Amino acid sequence: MKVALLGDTHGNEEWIRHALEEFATAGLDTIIQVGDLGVWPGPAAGKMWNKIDELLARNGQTMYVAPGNHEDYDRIDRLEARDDGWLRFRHHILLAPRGHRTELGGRTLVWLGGAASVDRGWRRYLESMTGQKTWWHQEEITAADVEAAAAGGHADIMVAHEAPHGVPSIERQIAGNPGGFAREDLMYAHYVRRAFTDAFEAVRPGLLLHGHYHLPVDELVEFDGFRTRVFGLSLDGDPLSLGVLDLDTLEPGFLGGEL
Ligand SMILES: [Mn+2]
Repeated sequence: MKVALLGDTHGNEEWIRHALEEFATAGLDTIIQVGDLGVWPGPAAGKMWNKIDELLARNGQTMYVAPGNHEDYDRIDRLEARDDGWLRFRHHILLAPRGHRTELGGRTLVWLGGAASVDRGWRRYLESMTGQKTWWHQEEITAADVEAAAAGGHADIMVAHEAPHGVPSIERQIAGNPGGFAREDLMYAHYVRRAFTDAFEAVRPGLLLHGHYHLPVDELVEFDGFRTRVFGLSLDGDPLSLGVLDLDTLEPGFLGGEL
């Protein structure tokens, strides 16, 4: 069984439509999305997601999401859970609560969304000046989230927005501090990534799917006592944000080109 992989979409309607059509052409009806989906406040975003839901229905597709940091968590917190635990954002767009466990194509999966916004200070300032909320504290991965994700132990696949400490290409990007972010926000991000890493080390997945860094990654990384294929997807607008995963072989790849 093959499933589609989709990186951060940030509510980019044109790109999401493009991605869904690419997946349909490739015969993929199950889509794993790694957060920063674009769950945003306001009626315009709501209408946009209704239209995307219609397209998913037409294509016979369902999108499963590990929410990111740029999401309206007040809205997510109000969603009702289905009997199987999925939070129904739309009929064909399901969001995973932190630590959610599922099975797909004979594989076990654990879902852990959330990540730190490294520009948190700027977003809070913006809100204080304009009243427009663009940062939600629920983005943080809490001790309770770590416990929930760790509780079931090992899973074949971990679907997340974050990635753990110790992935060489991501460490290089962070060390460069390309955004010139505030030291306290960098420390906050470091701490949240540490929490994610604790959960990751408890799950010891063979494959990690993530977004957040907007950096395509495909690395086999040696951690303390286990190895994980770390597969990161780029963001909307970049063909390297579209991927495919063969669940029989656990082999991920980019749909839109080579790394
Ligand atoms: Mn993002």
